[in-house]
Amino acid sequence: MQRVFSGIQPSGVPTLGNYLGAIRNWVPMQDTHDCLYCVVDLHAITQFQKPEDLLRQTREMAAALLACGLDPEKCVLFVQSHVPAHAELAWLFNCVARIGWLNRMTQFKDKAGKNAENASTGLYVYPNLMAADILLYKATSVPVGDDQRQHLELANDIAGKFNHDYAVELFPRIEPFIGGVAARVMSLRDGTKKMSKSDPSDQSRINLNDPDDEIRNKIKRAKTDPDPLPETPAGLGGRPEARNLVGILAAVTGRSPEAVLAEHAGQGFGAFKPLLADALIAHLAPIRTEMERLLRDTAALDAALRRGAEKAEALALPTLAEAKAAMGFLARS
Ligand code: AQP
Repeated sequence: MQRVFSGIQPSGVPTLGNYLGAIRNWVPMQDTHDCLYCVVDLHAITQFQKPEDLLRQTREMAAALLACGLDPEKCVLFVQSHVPAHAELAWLFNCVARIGWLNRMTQFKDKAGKNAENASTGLYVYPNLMAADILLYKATSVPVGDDQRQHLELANDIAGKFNHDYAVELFPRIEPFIGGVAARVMSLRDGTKKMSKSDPSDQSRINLNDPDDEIRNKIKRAKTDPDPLPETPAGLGGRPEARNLVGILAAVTGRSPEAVLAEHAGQGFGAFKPLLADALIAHLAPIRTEMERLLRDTAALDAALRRGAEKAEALALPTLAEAKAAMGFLARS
């Protein structure tokens, strides 16, 4: 069975974007692949997190993943910092990756913005940690969006250089996993920007723990245009907000945008938005209720994460030991 690694940052409450673009596709993969799913808290701190927020968000993220259908009996679900081998292999990779390679990463430029001098060094070497996350488990398949493809290529460059420099065949080649339809969900305030859990505006996103009225209000206030819905997706050109709302309804009702438009063509947003809110609530309310139940018993949640970390560590430590031996580190006797 192919081994899959995927991570999600506890940098906020997971959004509808994280759900439709990633988490939802992780669930069926548990039956067909050997899956490791990781709450990547070490990645989250590359941008400042208040300690109390990081702590709460880490549990919320784990609860959300379970509530969405990840099953610790079928996959390994764990928190990155619980397996220190991630940070250790990342350090080894810091010494393998070249500065020129990291300088080409467009996500660093996007996230650091104009004031790159003031970004953390962690944000700069983030792709080396991501390479370590995957290669520690010799995972060969990684579900990624387009924005992460460059990081996967870098992970392959690191694996290749490590194998070459130390004359080993330790790290495999990683392939991007193209699974089900990964919907790209855009901000409710600006249809050209992706929906993000760390967007300063809470109105820009649907959080998986938003109460029903909050979902209704956010959809009601979502930016749109005055035109009615067209008959086909071609008519959504130049209307990013309209395209986004149609895409969301299609994704949560398991239909194509064509099918949604066939039913709603000619409708204005005054009529469309309440229907969209109803569909979202029907889909998300059971997830929220299950998240709330899991978060009421943090001892059970923490215990499930501990078991996940134990399983992950049992897989990770032999790889780390092999990497260190290949590099010539004296093993502790
Ligand atoms: N808007 C989105 N539409 C579709 N997929 C999305 N993903 C994120 N936003 C959308 C997918 O969610 C997975 C986990 O992402 P992450 O937590 O590692 O970081 P991210 O991609 O940077 O997600 P956010 O929500 O935008 O987080 P912040 O605000 O902290 O940067 C990935 O598979 C991603 O493609």
